Amino acid sequence: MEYADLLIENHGKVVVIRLNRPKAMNALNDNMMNELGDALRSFDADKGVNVIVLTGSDKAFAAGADIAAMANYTYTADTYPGNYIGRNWEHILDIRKPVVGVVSGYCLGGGCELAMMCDFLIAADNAKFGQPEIKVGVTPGAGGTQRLPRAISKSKAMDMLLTTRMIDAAEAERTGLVSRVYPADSVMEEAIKVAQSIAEMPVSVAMQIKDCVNQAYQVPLNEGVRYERRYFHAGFGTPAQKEGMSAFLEKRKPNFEGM
Ligand code: CO8
Repeated sequence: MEYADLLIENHGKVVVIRLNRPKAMNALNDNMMNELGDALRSFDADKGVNVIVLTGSDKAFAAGADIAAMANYTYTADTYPGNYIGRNWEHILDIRKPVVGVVSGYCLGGGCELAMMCDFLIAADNAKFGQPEIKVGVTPGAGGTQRLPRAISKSKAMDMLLTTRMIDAAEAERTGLVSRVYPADSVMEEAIKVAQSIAEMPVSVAMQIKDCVNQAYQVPLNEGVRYERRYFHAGFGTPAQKEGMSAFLEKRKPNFEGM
């Protein structure tokens, strides 16, 4: 499948989706977000893919929603009825396989919000994260005021949201927004190795872990632990548990192919 605003690369059981509007710093528009939804759904359903990597260019993961596209929106004709870029932003949250975000350069506004919808983030040392929406006269609209405080604390989030201060990769790692930082010239290579290490695990269990962790944001602790326990119990009816535990006892590498 060819996309106008995405590039796709295959690395075995890892697929890389690259946001690709280089002339506009990967500003997110309707077409790109529709294509992203289509691509994510098709790889989620593809038995040959275990892990999806979402990235941008060396200069920008994405510098936000496309300001040129939004500038003339009105409340009645565009935003409230959902006849605008916002209607297709959260498809990524329906994806059941792991989605690893890799951020180089600018990751701003809607770009930062999209990145925060990935399961975890790996950053290049040149990454810059920010929520500068206030400077263009709007609030964030895809979770910036909600996911950022949960990710990095209320104080840091308020600072970024109110002052538009960007944080660099080191601060993003220190505050927990990203899990790892690599030099910009090797970040993709390293991120693909990380994704491949996940792709060797049983994909069904990876999907279950993702489901459980996401529950942690939605339900009280006791409900979340109960939810997790059900998957743990059910695991004993799966080939992944038989293979994983036998391989450990037989002192060999497990083979989770097709599990
Ligand atoms: N939208 C449209 N075009 C953009 C955007 C953007 N967000 N960001 C950069 N561009 C374009 C520039 O207009 C420029 O185009 P041209 O060459 O045709 O003039 C090109 O990309 C290169 O940009 P610059 O010349 O500005 O490059 P610099 O290196 O000088 O600066 C920056 C890079 C700092 C990234 C700067 O471009 C910038 O500040 N961009 C805007 C950042 C911003 O305000 N982002 C927030 C946008 S609002 C938003 O994201 C709301 C999301 C809500 C989602 C809700 C869904 C439901």
